[in-house]
This record gives sequence, C-alpha cells and structure tokens, in this order.
Amino acid sequence: MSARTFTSIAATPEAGPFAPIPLVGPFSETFAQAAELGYDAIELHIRSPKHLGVAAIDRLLSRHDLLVSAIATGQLYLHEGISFTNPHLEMRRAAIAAINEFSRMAADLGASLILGYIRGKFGDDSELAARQRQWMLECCRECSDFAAPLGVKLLLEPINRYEMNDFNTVAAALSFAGAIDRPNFQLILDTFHMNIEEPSITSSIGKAAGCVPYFHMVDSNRWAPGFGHTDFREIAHALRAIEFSGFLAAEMLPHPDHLTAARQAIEAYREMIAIIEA
Ligand SMILES: [Mn+2]
Repeated sequence: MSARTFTSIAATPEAGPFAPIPLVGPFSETFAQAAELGYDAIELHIRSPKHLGVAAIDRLLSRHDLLVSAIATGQLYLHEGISFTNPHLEMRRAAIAAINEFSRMAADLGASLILGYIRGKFGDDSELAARQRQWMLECCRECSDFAAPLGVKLLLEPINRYEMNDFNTVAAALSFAGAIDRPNFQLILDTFHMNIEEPSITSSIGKAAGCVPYFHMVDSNRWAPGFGHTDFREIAHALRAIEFSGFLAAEMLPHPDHLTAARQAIEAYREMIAIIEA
C-alpha cells in the first residue's frame, strides 16, 4: 500500500471521569456520526475487551464503511487500577493479560493498541522507580511479542508531566522503544502533550521518523486543530518531510460541543492531508 494518511475520531460508549473524547454514546450512534462527517476510522476507548463483542463492532464497521484505527487502553488503569509498573506482581500480570486480550481484539479489527496510562505512576523513590522501569520494559516486551504474530502494533504515547510522571517526551519514548527493540513497538504522538513537553514539535516529529504511524492531532488547548495556537501547517510539512503514513486522530475535548468539534477537526485534517500527500 502506498503512503496514505487516514482520519480517525475517538469514541466511547460512556463518558468517563477524564474524557477528551468527542463522540460519546452507543457505538451504533457514534459510528454513524463519524461516517456522516467523513472520517475513515474510529479510535475505540473501551474499559475492557469484555465490554463489546468484535462481531457487533465488525457489523457496524461494514455498515458504515469504517476502520478501527486503534484501541485506547487507558481505561484499564483509570477503572481497574492495573498497570505495568504496579509494585504487586499480580497487578502487573493482570495488566499484561488485559493488554494481550486487547491485542486479540485489535487483530480481529485490524487495529493498533495505544499504551498510555497503562504504564502507571512511577514512585518518587528512585530505587523503586528504577525497578518500575525494568518491570515496564519486561511487560512491554512480553506484550509486543504476543502482539507481533497477530500483526498488531503497540504504540507508546508520551504524556505530559501534569498527568504522568515518566515517558513525558518524544526523546524518552524513543529511547525506551530502542531498548524494547521490537519492530511492532512504536510511538503515537499527541500534539497536545507535545505542545507542553517538546522544545520544538516539528523537530521532535523529525526525530521520530519511521517510528510513528499515528497522531492525536489536536490543538494546544485540546480543542480541534485551528482553535488554539498550534501551527498545523508547519506540522503538516514536517509529516510530509518524514513521509508520514498512518492516522490523524481526534482525541479532543468536545468543545464547543461534540459534533461541532468533530466537524472542525476533520476539516483541519483535510487541509493537512492536502499538504502531507501533495
Ligand atoms: Mn492522546
């Protein structure tokens, strides 16, 4: 397949405590909304693979001619408290089992998995934090090796310092991906987090070339692109320079309302894609 950029939008069946998710409600409704707006794909935010059958999602995908770009796994940490760095072995094993279960589902849907909050919080104590980094490495390797024969990519997301206390920057995530050393372990970058953490969004994109098939493409205030102060023209040119191929996804606050934000984002993505694919 030649290089192509696809659009995606985040959807969840129920609003959570922390939810920069524009489409909320039964998938039968949100898939129809996404298709009507012209999105190519849905990013699924679900609490556990148990919560919705692949067969039901597949039927909706064919009905609306949509793809699943990725499954976001953050709700496992937010709701179940399991993570790759939990000091209790059984909680780490539960995180691995849940991510592997999500990988099976992602394989059936042709999707990637996003690893964000599942890394958990690192201890202030440096000795504990060092052990946690080792656990994180072992967990990510085990999950990558499980996902690889299924054709599933695991995408680690750098998240800003106010939400998570490690892997905040592209440099930290790239260095970790190098240590993991598995071709299906790559990065997802989120321009909202990048605006807080990166010295330069465009040069960090350059450094991640070849390792980033996916962006959460939202403005500095986590609204749709064009409604904060991030320069998306410059970002589109940076993506063109790295021959980007993959997804631009709207994981953003529903401002001023869900459908308006969704419409604003896809209009911005179309302008970006015109530059990226020119
Ligand atoms: Mn994100």
